[in-house]
Amino acid sequence: MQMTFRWYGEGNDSISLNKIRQIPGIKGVVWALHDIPVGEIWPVQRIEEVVNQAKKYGLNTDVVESVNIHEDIKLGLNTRNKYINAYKETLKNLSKFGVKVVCYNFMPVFDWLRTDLFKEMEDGSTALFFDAKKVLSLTPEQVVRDMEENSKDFTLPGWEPERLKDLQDLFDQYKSVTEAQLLENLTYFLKEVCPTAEQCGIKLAIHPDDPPFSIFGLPRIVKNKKDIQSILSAVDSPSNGLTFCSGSLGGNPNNDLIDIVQSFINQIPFAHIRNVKHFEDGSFIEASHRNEDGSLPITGIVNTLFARNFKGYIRPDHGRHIWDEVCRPGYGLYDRALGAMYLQGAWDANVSLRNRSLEKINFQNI
Ligand code: DNO
Ligand code: MN
Repeated sequence: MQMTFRWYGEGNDSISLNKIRQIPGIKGVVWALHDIPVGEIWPVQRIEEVVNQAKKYGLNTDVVESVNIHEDIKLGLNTRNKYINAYKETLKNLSKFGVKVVCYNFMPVFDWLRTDLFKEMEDGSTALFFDAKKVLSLTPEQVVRDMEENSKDFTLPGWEPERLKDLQDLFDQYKSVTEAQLLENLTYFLKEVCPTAEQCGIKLAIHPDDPPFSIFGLPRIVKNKKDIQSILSAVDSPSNGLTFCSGSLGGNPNNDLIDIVQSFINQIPFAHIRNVKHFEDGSFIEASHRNEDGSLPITGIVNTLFARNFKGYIRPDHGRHIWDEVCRPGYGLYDRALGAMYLQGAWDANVSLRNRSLEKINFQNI
């Protein structure tokens, strides 16, 4: 396992690389060129710049999150080949700098969605909240406006304001796209791109839908075990992988997270681990990483990864906003650093248990 930490780049993140390197155990940053418009090729010089910045602090840049997918690819339009070719070029450029994993998602229109970005908690912290009732009373425009207005001037990952300007238009385009059609469009993309990714030594890792159910009638195809099975078996390639995200899949209490890790362990190059707390009406709040603070079996997930000899990358996912930190929603320093430590503590407990049993064998053999 290699512990990593998401970083939004120089001038675009409230957290410096110097601070990140002081978190024990962090080996690399999970990064992206957030200002390059979706569908454009990432220039070599820009990639090199980030790689060199991270290198100065002893951090690797093996994982990119995300190279976003142009809407025309998701919609299966005739124009998609142009964007698929650009995607391949970006992969080739990334491989020149040793990038190993590229996370992406296939969610129509918008990436992750919440009704509250800074929901106040009893202890004075704030956290990302999805209110299942509230979302029903809002239009997509209202949700988008709310999220953009309340993000405290930080850009939100996957939310390109330019693209979201014509929301109604985007929704109209998806009216005729069924889930089966969307899966076909994903399969088309993967068939095209996986051979290039293989040549580049890059694993593509699809991120689950967040939350893992349809919103505003849009099709969603990465919601549960069955969906993941369909995607991973649609194209047979070592580069066709999954980003296991406990918090996204865990938005649906029916998803058995440990079973999902067990079932797809060989196709998971990257894991996001965080906790959420469920409410009876389907709402959920993002909690601290600790088991007891939420509804998800965080240490059970870590134990399973350990037992299956997981060699991939992990990052603490979103955190709460604590200790008065002013930060991008979900991406403060403090709670994610606590998360990284909790996950490593759980991992190390497994290491010492294993060592203890090895010691016992040695002892008995003497
Ligand atoms: C939000 C993130 C997502 C994620 C993308 C991956 O904080 O979990 O934006 O990075 O969906 O493509
Ligand atoms: Mn995630």
